[in-house]
Amino acid sequence: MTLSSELKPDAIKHGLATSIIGREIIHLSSTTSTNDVAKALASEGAADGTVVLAEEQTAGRGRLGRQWLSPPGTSILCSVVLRPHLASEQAFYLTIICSLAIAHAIEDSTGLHPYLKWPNDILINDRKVVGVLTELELVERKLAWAVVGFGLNVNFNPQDLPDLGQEASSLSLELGRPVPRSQLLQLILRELDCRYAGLADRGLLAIFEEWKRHLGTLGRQVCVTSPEGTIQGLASTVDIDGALIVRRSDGQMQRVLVGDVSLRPTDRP
Ligand code: BT5
Repeated sequence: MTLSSELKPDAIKHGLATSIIGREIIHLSSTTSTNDVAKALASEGAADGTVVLAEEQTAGRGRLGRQWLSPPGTSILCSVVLRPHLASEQAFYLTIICSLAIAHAIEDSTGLHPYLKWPNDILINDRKVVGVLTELELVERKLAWAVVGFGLNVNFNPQDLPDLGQEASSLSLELGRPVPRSQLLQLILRELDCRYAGLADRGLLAIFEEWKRHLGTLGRQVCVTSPEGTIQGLASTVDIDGALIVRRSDGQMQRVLVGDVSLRPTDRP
């Protein structure tokens, strides 16, 4: 398998040995957004764990209508249909298990040290390498299904894209060599499979503790932009409901449930 070859569902399934994630894998050369495809499949009854992959997205999405950019054939663009037994307010645990799975797989396969940034990013050396977008379908306020999508920058230099620049990185940029996508994706799907089963077996608390340990933003000075405005302070901890707790400079603790965090420039190493 060459580094530039397309991801092949049969090769990914071969030896995958997961119980739920990736039993069905759909690969597209180009699509608008793998999340859109996975959502359409989920609404038609696609099985728990169905994986949708694309080499190229023409309308890759982040949160709040933001764009996800990736040159064709360079990234892992993946969305997974999940049908968990969770209350809708616990659905952020799906973002968490996916982020933990990706971070572990990157560390195991490359030796790099990724960390999670609240609420949905994975960074290496303070630059974004992965974004996760979870979308939910609620029926009578109950979680019917979810699609967890992620974009992982593998073999391109984000600094070549004018809209990304210094804030983004990729595995090949960090390592100075290209990375085979297929093996890495297999590892991610396996790690996700364990943690998805773990939601039922080990419970949310064990996942919560693992999340806290990997949240590299805790203990750092941050600027948080949320619908309520912008605050600065120390990212001190997270709550079991996913909220980030920030100690503001006046000593007040503030909970943030929805927002974006940036590391304060003075705190950069
Ligand atoms: C995210 O949103 O980070 C979630 C991105 C999820 C993308 C995946 S790809 C597969 C699936 N299909 C989709 O259509 N989406 C999912 P957010 O936190 O809103 O961050 C978006 C911001 O990240 C953008 O406004 C850019 O500043 C930045 N960005 C865009 N592309 C990037 C890239 N390749 N690497 C690093 N940062 C990027």
